[in-house]
Amino acid sequence: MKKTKFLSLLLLGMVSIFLVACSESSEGGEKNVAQSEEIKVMKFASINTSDRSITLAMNKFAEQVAKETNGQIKVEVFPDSQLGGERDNFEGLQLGSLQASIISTAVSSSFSPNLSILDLPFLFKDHQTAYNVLDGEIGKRLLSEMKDQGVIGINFWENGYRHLTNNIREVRTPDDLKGLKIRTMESPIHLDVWKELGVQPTPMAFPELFTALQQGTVDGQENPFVVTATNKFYEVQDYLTVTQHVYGANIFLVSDKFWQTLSEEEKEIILKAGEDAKNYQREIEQQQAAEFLGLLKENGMKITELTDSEQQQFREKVQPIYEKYSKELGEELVGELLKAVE
Ligand code: EAX
Repeated sequence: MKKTKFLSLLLLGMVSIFLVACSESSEGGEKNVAQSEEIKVMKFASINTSDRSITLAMNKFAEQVAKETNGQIKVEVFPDSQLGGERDNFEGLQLGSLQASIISTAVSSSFSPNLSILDLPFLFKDHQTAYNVLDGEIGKRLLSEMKDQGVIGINFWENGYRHLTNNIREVRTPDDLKGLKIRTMESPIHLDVWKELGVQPTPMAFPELFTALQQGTVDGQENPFVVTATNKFYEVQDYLTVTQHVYGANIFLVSDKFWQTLSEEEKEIILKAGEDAKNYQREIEQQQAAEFLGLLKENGMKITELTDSEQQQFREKVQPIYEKYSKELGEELVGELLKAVE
């Protein structure tokens, strides 16, 4: 009897030591989980190449956020369409599978239509006028409207003035465009502009563009010098006309789902780092525009500058766009914009 009692006591003792050990190790485990959950990962995607101003500024943003949050927010930068095209990225932000992206106003306007006004042709006479409008009242209002689409518009970065390229012939007037198949962005206003210019436009996501140009699915495209150069379109395009037909802005967007997980302090850090990154990006982009125009020439593209009267022909052709969008989006909005750009 005594022996049995002793054995059962011993057994009981062993079981409790075992239980304590288990509970300690599971507490330790929980601690580790809690710690790693505190680190918020912010995947930040763009379709731009890693050497472009945009990616350089995204990297700068990532460093600043890591420093200011002591590593609690980890920004992972994905350039080069690694996470898809602009529409894919926008939808990722809405779903919360992507936390941040740099997306053109053009593509964003198919989600938030008032943004179209920023892509009106020949709207901004120079960069400073564009910055004034984008950073001012109108820009702020358009960004705040995006919240309805599940995204937080932080600010506007530069894509820049767009210029036509093609591999068929030199283009100096709208007449020279006849019969050319031109890829446009997936955006109603861009399609309208090219229809007015007398072209059958082919909307296409950016990641498909190089192959489409190479295989002759389209004859041409239009983009800022830096985009045409960093994506090596000069390998498959012979002619560039400095049309400057649209100034394109990009929007720094954050997923609202992600935004809601941030503390007030973290939001402040993101806004400040976003502002610094925007200023840095615009400055570097201006330098790169000059530098990469040189690269296009070195690679044998024929660069055509238009005379005032040649450019005037393009301006006249697209005038109906102003009436159409005034009607669609409201004369008040367009009127306010036209006043602001004067
Ligand atoms: O943002 O799709 C386009 O042509 C854009 O200008 C390009 O993706 C750079």
